[in-house]
Amino acid sequence: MGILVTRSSMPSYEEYCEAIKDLWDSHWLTNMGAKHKELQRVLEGYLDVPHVTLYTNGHLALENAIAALNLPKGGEVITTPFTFASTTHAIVRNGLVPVFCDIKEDDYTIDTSKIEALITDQTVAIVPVHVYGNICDVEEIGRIANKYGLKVIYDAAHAFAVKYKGISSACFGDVSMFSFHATKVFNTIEGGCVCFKNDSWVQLLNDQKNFGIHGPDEVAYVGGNAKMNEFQAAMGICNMRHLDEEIAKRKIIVERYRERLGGKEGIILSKIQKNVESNYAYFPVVFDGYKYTRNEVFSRLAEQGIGARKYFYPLTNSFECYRNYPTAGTEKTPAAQHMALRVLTLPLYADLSLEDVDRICDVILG
Ligand code: T4K
Repeated sequence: MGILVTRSSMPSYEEYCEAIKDLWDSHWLTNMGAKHKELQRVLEGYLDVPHVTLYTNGHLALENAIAALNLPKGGEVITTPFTFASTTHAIVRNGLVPVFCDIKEDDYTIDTSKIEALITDQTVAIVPVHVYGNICDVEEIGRIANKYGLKVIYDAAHAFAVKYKGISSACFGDVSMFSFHATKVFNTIEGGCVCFKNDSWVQLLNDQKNFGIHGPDEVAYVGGNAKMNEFQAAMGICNMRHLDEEIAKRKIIVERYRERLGGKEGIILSKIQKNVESNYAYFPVVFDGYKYTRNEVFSRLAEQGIGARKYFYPLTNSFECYRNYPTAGTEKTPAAQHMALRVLTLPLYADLSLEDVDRICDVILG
């Protein structure tokens, strides 16, 4: 088998079996069972945040987080198109209108110098993305949000375990969402969570992910079903034990990539952000004026059985489903479009060997 863009981290078979063994005694498989509660406690400690609510996947975590803020329907939400489909869909599925802001070319996060020009009297929130695990300019976003009375919901799907100035990425804005999908630095097979400080949201978010059921005799909200089950939670409990080691291994791989590809004309690597402890989630490379185009590098790698990915091309503001939105159109976000046409995300996972990294770099440089 070739090399894919990533490969799920897994505990040993024995470790996972041990973790799920007691489910055959309890027969308690879902609906906020013991493992769900345990993982939640572990994550609140690890992420250093007062409240964590677990979900069956990251997308539903984000959708529910936005829903919990009860923003007026038709309100405008400033976000970026350089992201996975989920971010924009979560806004739109809440009856809100995405307004696309451009990104910075050095770390691909929202360009905060362009946010204020997009604010209208319809603007209700900002949904920035810590894309590839790069932290947005959280200070400036906080300042703008305070000035205009906007809510901030971070799509932190890529930023689990990242810290900025020693502060956990879970602590910025009103709410942050992490994805625990199989392809992420930390996974629960599928899964995700929402992190927040506001005590009054605990009950709301828990009810909302369980059909709005508030108690045995009361359904308080029009909720859905987005609960994480016990097998997912058990995977998370096991994977958390190995997380620091996994990140350390990723760091070595990223350093090798940087050593091999850094300083080459036409190859641009993501800026190393100051004051950020990275999780080494992705390794994006921009080919701009290089001897091969991004698509040529992609094909050369594919010919050798190496599966790089064009995350995040196409931009979400070019999706067919948003074609009729007046806010759509890649011409409104030229930096994001420039990047989307030139970026390639190289294979990265804890057990990728340095020999394979060298082989990938040889194909790119050859
Ligand atoms: N916001 C952002 C910014 C996101 O990036 C995402 C998800 C979300 C929100 C939503 O979170 P979730 O609801 O997904 O929790 C993948 C992931 O499915 C998705 O989670 C992720 N972002 C997105 C960036 O990438 P695909 O369609 O590229 O995945 P796929 O199936 O092609 O897998 C990529 C590679 O991963 C494979 O080549 C091999 C490896 N892999 C895959 C699976 C499914 C494994 O090793 N094990 C596996 O089980 O979307």
